[in-house]
Amino acid sequence: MSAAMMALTAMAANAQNPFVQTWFTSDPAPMVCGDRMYVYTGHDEDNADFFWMQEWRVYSTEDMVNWTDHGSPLALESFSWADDRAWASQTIERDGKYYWYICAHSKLSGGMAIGVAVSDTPTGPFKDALGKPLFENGSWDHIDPTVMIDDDGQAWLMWGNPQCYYLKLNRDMISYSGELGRLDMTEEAFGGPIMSKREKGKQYKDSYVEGPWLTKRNGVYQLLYAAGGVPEHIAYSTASSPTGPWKYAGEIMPLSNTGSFTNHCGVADFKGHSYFFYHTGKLPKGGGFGRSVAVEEFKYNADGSFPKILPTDE
Ligand code: FUB
Repeated sequence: MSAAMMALTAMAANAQNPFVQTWFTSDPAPMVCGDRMYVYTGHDEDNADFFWMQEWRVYSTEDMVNWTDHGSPLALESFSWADDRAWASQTIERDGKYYWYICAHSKLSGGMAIGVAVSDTPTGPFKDALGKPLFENGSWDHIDPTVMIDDDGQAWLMWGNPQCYYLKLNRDMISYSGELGRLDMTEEAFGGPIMSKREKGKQYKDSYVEGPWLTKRNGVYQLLYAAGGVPEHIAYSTASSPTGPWKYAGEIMPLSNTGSFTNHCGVADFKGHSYFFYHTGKLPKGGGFGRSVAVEEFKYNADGSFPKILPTDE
């Protein structure tokens, strides 16, 4: 995209939610780098009847008001093994390189797979780091990667629907050590078991579905996720280790009339403020398969817990 076009897009995409109004965008994943906030998104197709997504997009801002559109530095065609469903992703910096973890349908295994692309800058160009998926085994569970580097330098990768999985990444960020881990999807951990394990007639507080976002605050691990079923809301659990045991901590963004039956979140602190990113179906001609990324500023409660955050059009 030319500089002139980028400036034009920046004017069109302002602080009003949805903050990208020029494309359908989904599954926002914020990353702060220097004095800019970057947001990595999916790109929902126009007039779609499913999540037939082909590429990912990047936006950035220095003031949370004026957004720059960096186009699509990563697409299905960047991965020789991927042929469909460019779903949720997250990017992280390590040792001056940017690692973009994605999921997509794999023509090798026939299931969804986790892949990783690498770049020298937050906006690309990005290249498939491995020429094959980082993890796949033919299952459709393998979607929605989230990544975190812990205080001791250990990088954790988590993902999954309806099972939440984890791997310990090596320092190179493109290989891992140990076996695939599985979080205990218990009632205590997530407010209820996964949907297929629910007892008929029993009331549960909640349940994990997909879209995990792993973070750590004041020494406490927080796992945010899309919860409840269809439609989804956002809830979270806390733990003293990424592998658990996790403890259900409540809703963050309750069910709201957003026009999208999915929700997918990411959080970041930026220039002394905290921001919660999510998606809605609120653009004209939008909906469940035509989503748009949105953001709310919020303040953590005094004990470090999340407040309730409601979607706004501001
Ligand atoms: O964007 C496709 C899928 O919809 C994501 O992988 C899920 O988290 C849901 O938002």
